[in-house]
Amino acid sequence: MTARHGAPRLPSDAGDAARSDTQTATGAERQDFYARIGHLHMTPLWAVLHALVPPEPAETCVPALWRWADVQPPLAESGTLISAEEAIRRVLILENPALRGQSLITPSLYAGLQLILPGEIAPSHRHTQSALRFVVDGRGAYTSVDGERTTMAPGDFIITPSWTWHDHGNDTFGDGGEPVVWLDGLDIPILRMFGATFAENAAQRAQPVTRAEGSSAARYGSNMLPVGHVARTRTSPVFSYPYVRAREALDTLARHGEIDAWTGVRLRYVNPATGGWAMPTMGTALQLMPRGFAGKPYRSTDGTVYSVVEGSGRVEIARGERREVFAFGPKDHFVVPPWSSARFEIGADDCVLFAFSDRPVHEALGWHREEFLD
Ligand code: 1HN
Repeated sequence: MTARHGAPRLPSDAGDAARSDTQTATGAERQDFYARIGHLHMTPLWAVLHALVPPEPAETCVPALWRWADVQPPLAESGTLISAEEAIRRVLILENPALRGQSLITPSLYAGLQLILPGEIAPSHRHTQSALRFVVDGRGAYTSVDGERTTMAPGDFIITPSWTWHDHGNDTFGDGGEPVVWLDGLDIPILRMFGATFAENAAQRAQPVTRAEGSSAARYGSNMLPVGHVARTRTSPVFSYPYVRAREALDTLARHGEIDAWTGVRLRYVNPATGGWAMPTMGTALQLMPRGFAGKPYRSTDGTVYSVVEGSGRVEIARGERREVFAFGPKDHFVVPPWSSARFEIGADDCVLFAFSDRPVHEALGWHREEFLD
């Protein structure tokens, strides 16, 4: 038996003879060794070390754009093919072109566009994944969370916290009834990675309403909290953030010229009980860039999904030699991969973007990085 196959020795123990012996191992000998340890479910680190610990994040997905003009017709068509009831959730998933078949928009995030028609109910269930809704088109649908309904209007950001009962409906009939489409964002891949995925269907299609609409907003969303309130979870108790209020805040700041050269005016949605992000795994923000804005490139480790609310423009998404430019307008969606830079040029109207990413996880674990480039 050669020294190579003998008892393990520390590098400092290894004599010259052993070292040169190791260095002269042939490729065939190594392959033979890998095959033998393979039977023991072991593999040599040195063959994969560079891939495991690259100097910068490996590219795991690509930039992609979903234009409303392309997406709206098949969404409407899906409404003729299956009911919300039968589908449970009638959603067309936004799949990253580099991750087809995996229901992922980035390696850590799921996104989809959900349609609900007047008179429909998407039945009540709960799961450990957290979900966010961002209303894209139509008004009058509602979502019920934990016994309280909230009515949806375009641009509203609504939270379904982990393990809360939720169902959606649209009980506006007649002339007032509109198909409603919203963006769903879920932390599905994160929970899958940690083996923490659980789900349950409710006995009733629609959960009983136990609190008046608006009571969460009054209790938690008025810059006040019930005296003695103790946060039981890291998810915001405000579960609906209406567009009108967020939009007005951005507008006031923009009119006073507080425009960041990279991001315009960007505010994050907050959990008023903790000051942290509104959701523990997904960070959400609303961003206004004024008409004619020509931004500088920004990049961060959190891959980010954007929903265009108002205005139009171009975004250049770059990573190394790869560079892509998307022209976007209202109700379009696009994704900026982790550590790709994004640079915006805005058209003739002020532009408002909703964005979500897994940034709270990066921050909580101490590895978030961002760069404001020139
Ligand atoms: C879900 O429960 C909803 O409640 C939407 O609207 C999308 C995607 C995967 C798993 C559960 C919803 C979902 C989902």
